[in-house]
Amino acid sequence: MSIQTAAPMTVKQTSHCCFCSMQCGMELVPGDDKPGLTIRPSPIFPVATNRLCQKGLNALDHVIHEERIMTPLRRPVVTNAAEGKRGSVDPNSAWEPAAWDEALPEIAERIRDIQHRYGKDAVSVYGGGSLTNEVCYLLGKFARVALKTRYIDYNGRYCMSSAAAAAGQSFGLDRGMTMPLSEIKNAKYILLAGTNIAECQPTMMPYLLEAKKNGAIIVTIDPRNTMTSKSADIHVRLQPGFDSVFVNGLLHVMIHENLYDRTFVNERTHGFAELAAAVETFTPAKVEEWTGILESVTRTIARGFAKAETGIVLTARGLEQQSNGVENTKNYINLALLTGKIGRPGCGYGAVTGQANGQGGREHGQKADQLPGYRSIEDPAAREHIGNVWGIDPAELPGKGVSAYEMLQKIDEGEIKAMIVIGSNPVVSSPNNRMVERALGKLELLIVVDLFETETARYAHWLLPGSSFLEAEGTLTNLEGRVFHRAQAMEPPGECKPDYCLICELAEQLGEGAYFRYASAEHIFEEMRRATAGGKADYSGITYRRLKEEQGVFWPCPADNHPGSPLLFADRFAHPDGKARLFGIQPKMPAEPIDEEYPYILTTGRVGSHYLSGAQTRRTSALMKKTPVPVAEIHPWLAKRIGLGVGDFIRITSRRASLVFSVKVTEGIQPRTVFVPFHWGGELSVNRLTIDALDPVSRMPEFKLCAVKIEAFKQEAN
Ligand SMILES: Nc1nc2c(c(=O)[nH]1)N[C@H]1C(S)=C(S)[C@@H](COP(=O)(O)OP(=O)(O)OC[C@H]3O[C@@H](n4cnc5c(=O)[nH]c(N)nc54)[C@H](O)[C@@H]3O)O[C@H]1N2
Ligand SMILES: Nc1nc2c(c(=O)[nH]1)N[C@H]1C(S)=C(S)[C@@H](COP(=O)(O)OP(=O)(O)OC[C@H]3O[C@@H](n4cnc5c(=O)[nH]c(N)nc54)[C@H](O)[C@@H]3O)O[C@H]1N2
Ligand code: SF4
Ligand SMILES: [Mo]
Repeated sequence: MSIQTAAPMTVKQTSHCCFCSMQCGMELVPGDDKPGLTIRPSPIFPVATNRLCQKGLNALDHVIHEERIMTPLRRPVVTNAAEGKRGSVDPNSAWEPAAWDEALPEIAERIRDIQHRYGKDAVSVYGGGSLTNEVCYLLGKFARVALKTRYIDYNGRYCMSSAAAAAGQSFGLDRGMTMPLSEIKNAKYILLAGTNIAECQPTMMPYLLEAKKNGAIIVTIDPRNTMTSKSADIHVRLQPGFDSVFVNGLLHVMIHENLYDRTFVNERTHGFAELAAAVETFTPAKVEEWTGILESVTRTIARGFAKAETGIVLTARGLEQQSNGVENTKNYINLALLTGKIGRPGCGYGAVTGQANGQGGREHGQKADQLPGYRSIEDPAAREHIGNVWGIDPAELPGKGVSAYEMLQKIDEGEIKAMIVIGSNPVVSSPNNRMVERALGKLELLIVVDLFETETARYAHWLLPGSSFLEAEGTLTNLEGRVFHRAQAMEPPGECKPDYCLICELAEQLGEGAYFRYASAEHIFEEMRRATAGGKADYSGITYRRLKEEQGVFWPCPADNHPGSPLLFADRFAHPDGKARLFGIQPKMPAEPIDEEYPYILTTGRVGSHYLSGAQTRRTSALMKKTPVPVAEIHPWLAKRIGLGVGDFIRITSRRASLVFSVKVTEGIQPRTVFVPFHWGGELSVNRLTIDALDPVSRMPEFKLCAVKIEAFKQEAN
């Protein structure tokens, strides 16, 4: 592939890594690597100055990969003669290239036809958290204004939805972290629960190590001894699903030993009585009986955290991706609130956001129930405001739709007939993914906008070439809530189009172009600023000019002269009365408890060298060399129990499927638990096994817990 940079190649280009939420800055400089360019860490961007992890350093590989889709591709439709309608595609049929001026009118025609036959809501949109704020904003507008459908949601539903709901309930506002990363060094006690920072946000580790150097105690709570727990002073190896039992034990000690911050609780929170009643029976002795966590460990951590002058609680998907994920997260937030460790230096709570724009992606309207600025689509005042910005009658705005997985279920049930997927690979990343394959196979129209022919694109009628992170300008919001500008570093190759152009051109074809005419990404941002004004995620004081000068601005930033808000909740919380809420949490069973037939727990997650569905990192040779296949982790106790021999594989069977994996035996995992990373497709996809139970509030799938049986799988049997 020939590379055309946005400016002459002798000039250094700046960008930000496309992978995790740290959003490390990078420079592209002329070099000896394949396209004549080399990636170097940015010496300027303050979040991770001079640091990039293995994924960031290799981020050019997939961009210039020979499998990049370079032109719109179409597949012949299998016509279902009996029903006289257009049917699904044959995933094995060949793609036919098409020109854009053929592709977009034909797609628009198909959409119109489907909406004419089944109604507006028969067409749906599935977005992603790696897209820029401008694209996320446009997608929400496109669904509501151009398609007039209620059905839009995105992959962040699988990611931040439990944390978002919990923070909304506890604080009245969801911004992943209540403080900037720079406060970590001032914390004297840090609780890291279900978060494997060393592999998932590697360039955040120096912040933790600096805190440690300043005397902080670090505690990790995870069923596995992870790379992160290696830096901890105490590691609590709990069985998946027991976080709320353990946290209730901590809260119990804090209350019974009178270690909590009475003034903070009285003046700044509601709900103490409910919380105290809920944890009353959770004595450390009981917690030990239920979880095996020693009484002394619960007491030490409770006392240590409560007595420390400053402290931070960070959670991530370990406890959030559960059918009790919202409750689990609220309980960890209780720890910070009960001890008054929020709203002042060295203190705070953070749900460590996952994707590049996982934060901004959930603020601007690609969620089923949301309008830009973190507004509710059911709030009449919000509808009025957005209707005005968009120049439409608020009554025309559709109501709220359903969550990502529920949209896929609606396809399976026949209610949704068409879907546009952009920036996600749900066939690999959804739970119980055989259902997803079955559902997508039923669509009359599936349009995938991606860089590659992903596992999801196998079911597509149209595969459209989108832009990579280097090829389109835009803004993103990192895990701290810092909004920053990402410049365009090179021209899209071949016929690839910046995602925002593609959406606007399709709107034009649908006859709604008047609402989608923008001169540039900045022009979209300017409209987005107005749309967010007065909302919870208020970006109205942020401009491209400021972002270029200031290396990012923290939202909320409601006015041009507002400095932005790095530290939240110093004086008040975001509920109307200014107070936070404490909740009494009754721990609940997982959706699928272990039993005699399925006696072990499967949990899933990540490894340092791959990213999400693997669409990008499985195409990166240096990363594939490190981790070519998923490796299941089991404890020596379990290995012995199943009679695992040298060189054996293991077969893991859930109520949904049975798969064979390579295996690593390690003391570092809870004995009844098996861990498998989810970055692969097909028969290596652990999501064939996972359960599709959803949290009742956030609709987050229970990725972290299901019951399985495990057998040794002899190589000879292969
Ligand atoms: N290398 C790499 N980095 C990434 C990503 C990637 O795919 N690869 N993805 C990005 C994204 S989108 C996200 S959301 C983040 C995710 O970042 P993390 O949430 O940190 O990653 P996971 O590996 O999913 O889960 C974290 C830990 O939860 C533990 N866990 C499992 N069950 C439980 C439980 O019941 N309780 C507790 N306390 N812990 C449990 C697992 O053992 C695991 O170590 O990472 C981001 N960064
Ligand atoms: N079992 C299990 N499953 C999980 C999880 C787990 O812990 N366990 N974690 C869940 C979580 S937290 C997440 S975030 C999801 C994510 O899962 P997915 O949404 O499937 O994540 P990605 O692999 O990032 O998919 C992004 C797709 O968009 C393409 N792409 C990247 N950048 C761009 C762009 O700028 N424009 C366009 N048009 N396309 C682009 C990529 O090639 C890729 O195909 O997975 C979830 N699934
Ligand atoms: S830490 Fe995250 S943003 Fe930074 S280089 Fe690694 S993957 Fe990219
Ligand atoms: Mo995520």
